[in-house]
Amino acid sequence: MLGRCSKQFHSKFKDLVKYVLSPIRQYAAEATVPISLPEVHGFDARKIPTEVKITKADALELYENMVLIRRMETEIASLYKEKKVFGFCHLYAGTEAVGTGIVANMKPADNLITSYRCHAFAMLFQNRLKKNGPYTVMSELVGKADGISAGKGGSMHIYVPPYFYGGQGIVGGQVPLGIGLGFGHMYSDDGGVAFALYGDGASNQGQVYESFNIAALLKLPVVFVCENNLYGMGTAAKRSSSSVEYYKAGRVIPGIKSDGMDVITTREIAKVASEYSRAGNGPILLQFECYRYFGHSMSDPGTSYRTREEVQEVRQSRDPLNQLKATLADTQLATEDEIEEINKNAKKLCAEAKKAAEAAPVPDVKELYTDLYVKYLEEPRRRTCIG
Ligand SMILES: Cc1ncc(C[n+]2csc(CCOP(=O)(O)OP(=O)(O)O)c2C)c(N)n1
Ligand SMILES: [Mg+2]
Repeated sequence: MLGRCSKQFHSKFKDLVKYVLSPIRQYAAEATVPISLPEVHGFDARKIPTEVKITKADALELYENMVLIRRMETEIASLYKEKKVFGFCHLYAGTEAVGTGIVANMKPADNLITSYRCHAFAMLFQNRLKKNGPYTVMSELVGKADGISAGKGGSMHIYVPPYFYGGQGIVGGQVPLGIGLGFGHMYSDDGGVAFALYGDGASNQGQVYESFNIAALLKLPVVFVCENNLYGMGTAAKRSSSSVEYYKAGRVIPGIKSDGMDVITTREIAKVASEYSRAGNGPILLQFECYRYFGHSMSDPGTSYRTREEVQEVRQSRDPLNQLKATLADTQLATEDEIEEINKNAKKLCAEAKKAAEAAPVPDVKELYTDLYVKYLEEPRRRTCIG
């Protein structure tokens, strides 16, 4: 009895301390945070800071973006299970820190291209343009007129001009396109940098190496990013790659390998890399060590080539949202209430976006004849076997 009373008193006392301290905690406007130690290849490690200053506003924005991605992907998984998403669907949950950290750094002239695991990027860029990211992404996935590609692209073919060149379904195919974006920056001298992302499963392709060569030869402003989530479609990176040190694969191109689960680290590494490339030094190659929680696509349970325990272990010890939450608390940049408010708003926003996307109108049939290269198909006309 006495024990229970003392426990109750202890918890009340803790609440009181929390209440008294909460206004003070809200006043930390900036903090210095250590970043995870990277490994380098042909790059001066002294150019990478060991700690960074981050403002409360920036840290909360990073957190909000990651929560939005996680919530949106959860809603998309439901839409898929309800059989409302047409075609493939590859989710980004678990890898939020990579996309969020890179996009946070991008300047107005920069652009980015990635594989089919692209919803998060499209959403962040749509939000940057104030175009309701979660709603327009989900509308696209369920084939609605308000979708980013007017309901015609689906999960893998979404683009957000001028920043985002997709959404590419051919493994590795985005890498040569990415150096084309870099060539565009050099040609027009607009000061921009192109980010070309690919996975561990794409990293041994010939076209990726050919892209390295041309980018290095022409000193293109390109940041290559290998998202090493440890698996391809169902094969562990170690079973498909003679070396998993992907950051060294560009030989003459400098590389940095770093933790991809800590968003403050990814943001800083992407900043160092883009500044290096923007300054006229040519390409650079980043390798972010990360993890995806869902299977390769929604039709893969993701448990035949890795164990449930492994996924659980990563969720518990390295989850990017939990890591940032802990940093926010340790540095007193945010109170628990502020974090909870962000979680609540993101959950509500994405749930409402899902409902609205389901209820939205389908595209007009005329959409079948837009965005085509071939002129005569613009007239609504049914083709026959003789033309
Ligand atoms: C040229 C080509 N070959 C094969 C496929 C089928 N495929 C789709 S994803 C994938 C694995 C890619 O793995 P990775 O690059 O590690 O990306 P992740 O899915 O892990 O993000 C494969 C083989 C494809 N889409 N294109
Ligand atoms: Mg992979």
